[in-house]
Order: sequence, then structure tokens, then C-alpha cells
Amino acid sequence: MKIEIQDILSKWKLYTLVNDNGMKVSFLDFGGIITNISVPDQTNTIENVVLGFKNYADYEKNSNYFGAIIGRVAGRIQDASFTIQNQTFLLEANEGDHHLHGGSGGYHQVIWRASPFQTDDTAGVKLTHKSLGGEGGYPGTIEVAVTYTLTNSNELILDYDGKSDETTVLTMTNHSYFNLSGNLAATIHNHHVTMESNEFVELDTRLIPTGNKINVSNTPFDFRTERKLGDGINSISAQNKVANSGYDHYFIFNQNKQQSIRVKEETSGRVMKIKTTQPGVVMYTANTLVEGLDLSEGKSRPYLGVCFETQASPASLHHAGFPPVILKAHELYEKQTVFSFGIER
Ligand code: G6D
Repeated sequence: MKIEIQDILSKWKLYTLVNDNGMKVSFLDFGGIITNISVPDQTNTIENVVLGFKNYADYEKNSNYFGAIIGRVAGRIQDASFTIQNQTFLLEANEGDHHLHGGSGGYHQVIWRASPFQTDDTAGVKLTHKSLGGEGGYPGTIEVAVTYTLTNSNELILDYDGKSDETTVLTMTNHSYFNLSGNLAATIHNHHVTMESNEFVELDTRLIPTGNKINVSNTPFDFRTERKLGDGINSISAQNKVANSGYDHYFIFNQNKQQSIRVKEETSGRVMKIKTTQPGVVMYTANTLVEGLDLSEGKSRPYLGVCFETQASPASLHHAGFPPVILKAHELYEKQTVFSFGIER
């Protein structure tokens, strides 16, 4: 187990965790951006399985949120406003009339304070940040921490913690785009996903939740048995179309099952398992990823990665019956998502 630290552009630090099997995770203190996750395939060839820029300077803008910590609230808040305890809060409308991913000053754009740590079997970095009350329109001064831990079982553990001095809203996630083919060898059409979710959240043409939940049965959203992502990308279903031909939807996990997702890519034999304490996940198949960005192993194009943004649902601020994002004053926010990597011949 080892931790390497590099200076980047004389303003950021890059942390690289390496375990005893040669698995590697690299991330910046800027935005907590994961720039590389390298894991073996079935021939024990270690390759990168996330999208990241070739040049670090390109992360300054990062309008696709590659690898970034997202907060205070991941996802879209309708009309860039919400009301709690009879008080209405106005946020930055950074996507049309709505608020996306914490706004332009969100957690993807801050330099996190980093505290590395190491044990015999783990290495990691605790990233901390303090948002002052009123910042971006959000109530409450909130101290948050996101801890990245790599284990010798090829697990990347993300622990999210937070505490606010006033009742506020909080649901953080990580916005890595995964591609298990290795070094961007192929798009994610043939990634096979299994997920225990009976319902997903209907979107309107603005990608704003309508307030309806749709049962996945007999739709391309049914991942209770293994399904290729290409099914939804190539589907004529209204909800795949409204998401610009693919998935960009919040799936609510079945509470009677472990909250987990399995992703398999057959050519490489790589399998990624995701376990989370969150009640659901936005699965986004990079439908609107622009062409031609210089990534570490080639040019960007749609469907080159898939995001699993484990989180609660900001739809709960405007509709009843969705996993809540409210954090009461002095209440502890504690969530965990574990990405584990293996192979299956
Ligand atoms: C698009 O709708 C999607 C979002 O879900 C995603 O986070 C963003 O691109 C990067 O706006």
C-alpha cells in the first residue's frame, strides 16, 4: 500500500493510492476529482476505467463534472428554489431556470483540505470543506467530509459526512464516468447492468422530475435481471428519448434488497460492484457528452462512460414520496458507497 502526492499546475495536489495488487486510484484536491482508476482485466492487464482529461488544466471548467464530488445537492432542483420550515430559498439557476449539481460554486469547484492516512491494508485521504451559511443561497454553515479509501480487496470506499448549524439540504455524490473496457477501448453499449430497482423517476423534457414514479416492468429500465445499456440507448421508449437517447434517471432501490448494482464488461472480463447506503442512484449514460475533448486515452464522444450517482432525490423538495435531502440542524449526515472491482472469465 502506498500514497503518492504530486503538485499539479502549482495550485492543486494529485493523490495516488496504490494497493498491493497494483490497483491505482488518483484524484485531485480540486473538486475531489477522480482522474484515474486502474484495475486489471482477465489477462491481468491493468488499465484505466474512468473518463478523465489528458491535460489537468482542462479540469478548471469541467462542465461534464468528470470524476468530481457533487454538492451541496446533486441533481436538479426545480426552479432553483425550495421551501423548508416555511422559508423559501433561492439558488443560482445555472441550467435554464433550474439549479444543477450545487451551482457554479458547487463542491466540484472547491479545493478540499486533504489529510492522507494509511494502514497495513488501506490507504486513503480525508477531504474536508466548510460551506458558509448563505453560500450559493443554501441555508446553514455546513462542514462536510468525503473520504476516499483504497483497500487490498480492490475496493474504493467513499464515505460522505456532514453537519450543519441550521436545517438545510444535502445529498452529495461522485460523478465518475466508468468504462470497464479499459483505456476507453469501446463505448458502454455492451456494459451489462443488474440493479434491484422496481421504480424510476419520470422526467419531463427539461430533465426535471414530474413527480411520477414508473414501474420498470416491461421497459428498458428493468435491470432486475442483467441488461445491456445499449437497450436504453437504442430504445424508442419515451423516457429514453426524453433523456436524449439513453438513461439519465433516478432509480429507487428496493428496500427489501441490498442497495447494490453490478456492472460487467465481457471483453475485458471486468466486473464492478457498487454497494451503497443511499436510497437510489442516477444512472447517466453520457448521452450528451460532447465529441472531441482530449481525454487521457482518446477523444470524448457520447456513451463513452456511465455514471452511478448514488444519492437521495432533490425531487423530494417539490413532490411527496421521494427519498429526502433535508439535513436537520446538528444532525449527522453519514453515507457510504463502495466500488469494488474484480474479473469474471
Ligand atoms: C447532463 O442531464 C445530465 C446530467 O445528469 C449530468 O450530470 C450532466 O450532463 C453532466 O446535464
